[in-house]
Amino acid sequence: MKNISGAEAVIWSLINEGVDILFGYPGGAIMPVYDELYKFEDKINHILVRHEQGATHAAQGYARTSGKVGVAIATSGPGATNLVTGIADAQIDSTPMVCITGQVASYLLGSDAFQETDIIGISTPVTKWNYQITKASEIAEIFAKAFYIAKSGRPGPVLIDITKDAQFEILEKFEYNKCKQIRSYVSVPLINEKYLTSAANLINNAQKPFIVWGQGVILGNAENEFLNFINKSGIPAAWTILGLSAISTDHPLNVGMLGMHGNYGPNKLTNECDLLIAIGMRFDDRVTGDLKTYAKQAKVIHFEIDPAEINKNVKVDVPVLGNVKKTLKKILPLIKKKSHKNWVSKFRKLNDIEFNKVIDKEYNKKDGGISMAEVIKSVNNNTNGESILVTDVGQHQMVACRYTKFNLSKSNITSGGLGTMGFALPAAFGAKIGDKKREVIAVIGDGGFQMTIQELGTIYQNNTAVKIIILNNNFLGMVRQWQQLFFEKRYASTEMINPDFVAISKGYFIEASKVDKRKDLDSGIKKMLKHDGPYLLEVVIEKEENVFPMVPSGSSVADIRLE
Ligand SMILES: Cc1ncc(C[n+]2csc(CCOP(=O)(O)OP(=O)(O)O)c2C)c(N)n1
Repeated sequence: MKNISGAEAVIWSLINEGVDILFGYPGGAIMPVYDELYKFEDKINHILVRHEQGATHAAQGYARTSGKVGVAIATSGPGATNLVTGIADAQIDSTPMVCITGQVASYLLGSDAFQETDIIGISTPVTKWNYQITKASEIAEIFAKAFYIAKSGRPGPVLIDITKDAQFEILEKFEYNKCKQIRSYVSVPLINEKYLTSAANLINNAQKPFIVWGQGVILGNAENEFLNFINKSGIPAAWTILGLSAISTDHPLNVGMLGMHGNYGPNKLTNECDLLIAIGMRFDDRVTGDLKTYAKQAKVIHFEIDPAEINKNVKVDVPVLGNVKKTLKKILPLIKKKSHKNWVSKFRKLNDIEFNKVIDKEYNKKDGGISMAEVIKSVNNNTNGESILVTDVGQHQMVACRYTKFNLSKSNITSGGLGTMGFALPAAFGAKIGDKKREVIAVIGDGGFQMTIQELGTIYQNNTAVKIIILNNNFLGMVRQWQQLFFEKRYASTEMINPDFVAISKGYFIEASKVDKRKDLDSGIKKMLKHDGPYLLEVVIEKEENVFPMVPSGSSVADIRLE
């Protein structure tokens, strides 16, 4: 290709990477690229969000359901800084994303020019890699590297900042070669057979082995290998919030959720197992509770792609580094077929206690205000476990993840590591574009919904058929719960006087209704699901419901409380 502008080179780089959708917002420093997007609209669809944060979360939702790299684009200065929350979210949740930002012309750099901000400096701690392009000749190589880095090994966000003069500059020659490796970056560590053998020996000799799995199983497309591994080994397995949906909720060896609001059995028995097998997870503090008392009695095997995770939080006896799809496949012939019947039933017995004390009361509630669990029950009853759940952050997130039934992988999209309120609405929109065939249901608190409420405009403009459930308790519920339990009920700035959500939705021309009585809940959910196109359902829930079980912050997982 000859005599094309840097801006056109950006478009051809994206086309070469198979990108056909961008989420973004224009402005002065990125206008040459937008001008090319106008000309190339038959090849790349640009979705205009209402705030750049929405572009990043939409790109994240898209990446998680499609398995591709999500791409967000913005202008310099405030456009770029508005991306930062989503970038940090993608970094901690290992989401493959490329962000493109415009920048002032190279000769203005450092002069405090209009809308100049050092986005490279700002984004360095929250990106897997970033780079500022000041010459059009760099574009092909840098884009190729950016996509390779974003999706290879442990995925993550990359930011490319392009000065305006580089976008205008005419390139005599443009040639695009996809990146296959980078000398200074080992994306996937080599598998060490010795550790595989040691891991298999520990697994074959353990009396009370326990698997804790995370998103690595999903990111590595290793769901089948994982299933084969647990089916053959007969080992009970529990999930982190990002690992959820990798295997079916009803699998007999799926013993539930780990961590602060996880299930009773897996939390308690973490401190009783003799072998802890961590697979594609990073021992987040919300999962481990107090590290000094976490699984001290157990040997630990860690299947992991990122060497930096080994021994980071929990001391590991056998690190099995590598792509989990390959390591699980390789270990399968080395392990014996077993069933750990008595051990598995211990999990079930403890989870039964939780059922009687917590679940039954919430899920099958009969009087008082509507519980969050009842809403999820109605969703479960009307969707066959095949829809995609997108949650925001707070009580509703914990409840939705605890109770939703899943039969398919890549079905749970949430902000796990950063806990970003405002994530769900744009992420749901992106998730639906990433997998158009499946129903996408966003469950959002009244607080978080108002953080990115303006993305209703994006949903309307694109007629994206997401179903939005607002669980309205007129509180910043999760913070209120902590105030109740740990700050003697001093509800400092957590009560919310909310707008009329139905009117707002209708103002954006999105059909909406409100349910505040139990008898109308199921028909409300049915109506929402039946509706062709986007729909918002506000459900007024019990005002001061608490999420249990709970491992109090800083406590041992074994001190999980049911009330
Ligand atoms: C951007 C951001 N600000 C603040 C918080 C702290 N925070 C965590 S949960 C929560 C309350 C969320 O309230 P709501 O969205 O109504 O959901 P609920 O807990 O009631 O289900 C807050 C304020 C956060 N996670 N993210």
